[in-house]
Amino acid sequence: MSKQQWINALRKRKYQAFILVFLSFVLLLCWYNYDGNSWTSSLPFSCKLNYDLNFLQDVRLQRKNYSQPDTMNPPRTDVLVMTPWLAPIIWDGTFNIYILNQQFKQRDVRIGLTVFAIKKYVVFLQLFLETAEKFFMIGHKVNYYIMTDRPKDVPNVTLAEGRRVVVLKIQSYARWQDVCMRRMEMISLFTKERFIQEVDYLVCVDVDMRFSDHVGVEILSDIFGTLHPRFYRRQRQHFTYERRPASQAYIAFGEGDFYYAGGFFGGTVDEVYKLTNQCHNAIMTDKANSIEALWHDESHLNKYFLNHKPTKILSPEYLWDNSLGVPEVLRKRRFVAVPKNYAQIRN
Ligand code: UD2
Repeated sequence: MSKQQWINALRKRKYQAFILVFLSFVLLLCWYNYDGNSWTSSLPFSCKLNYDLNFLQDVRLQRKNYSQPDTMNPPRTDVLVMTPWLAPIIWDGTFNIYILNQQFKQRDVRIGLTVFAIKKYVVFLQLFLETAEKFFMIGHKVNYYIMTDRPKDVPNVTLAEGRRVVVLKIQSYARWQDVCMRRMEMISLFTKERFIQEVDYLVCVDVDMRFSDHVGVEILSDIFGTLHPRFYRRQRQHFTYERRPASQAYIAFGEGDFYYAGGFFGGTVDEVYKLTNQCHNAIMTDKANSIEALWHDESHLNKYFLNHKPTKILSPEYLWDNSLGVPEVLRKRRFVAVPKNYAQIRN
């Protein structure tokens, strides 16, 4: 190669190198974009991270004007307010709703309240909905998911802004026990089908109830259960867990943290899906083995919570029955059973 040829080849290489550097620079510019005060990636595979970081940047910390906590004295000494796995137990006096409302408002959460009204139980809907409009998640977005075999009997109740009723027609079962247990199946099916796209949290409750005091975002957590009003002060040997080893709901004597009520649980949509799907599968396995747990879905819920500890527990303020009187520790009765004639209503 002559000297001139060599110089030409070198120039060509330089030119190619320049093109390469230029293209890399353009590629880098496409990959990153300047967003406010930081460089962030905008490639599809990193969208999630990008979204999260942008979300964090958007948080505006407002000055919160509320009475500061008493850091010298615990708010309650008469009741257990924390489990050994550090899940809070929610009693009146243990939370500041002003702070919590601000936090949940900032996240713009929507809450789904699922309730079943099969056969004669539709009569409970009017009072249930009217009182929910007074006390349940006031100021937040709510979807009432009413699952019923009698859509025409769902009452028309005036709702505040941001709240709506969704009526879901489902089949009925002859035995009341099956109606109760199939709730697990229905909640898990509808979660996959629609709840996952529509709400952030699910709260699953009995319908023969009325709200009689505040029930708000203090209850929300990954997965929560409620202390059963009949057992919250009893020793574990008195808990009415399923004791037959043949059932999937079996809990041995000496085991078990609390006795949870079947009539009030919830959590994030994902966690409620896991819970209801697992309980439904356990119920179906029992059915195949010709065994039915003592307290139906409630027994399976208790088994689930033994192995998957709830991240928050609601005190019996959140599920009370006035026939049990009003003990001193119970400063509020937020969600109370409506007296019913079992034989008449279930027939
Ligand atoms: C307890 C539990 C309940 C469930 C049941 C299982 C509490 C407060 N309640 O309630 O959650 O675990 O035991 O034995 O812990 N339903 C209908 N139509 C029917 C029958 C039932 O819609 O014909 C629905 C309705 O939403 C009702 C729920 O099922 O609120 C539970 O039935 P229940 O209230 O008759 O059962 P109960 O009081 O024994």
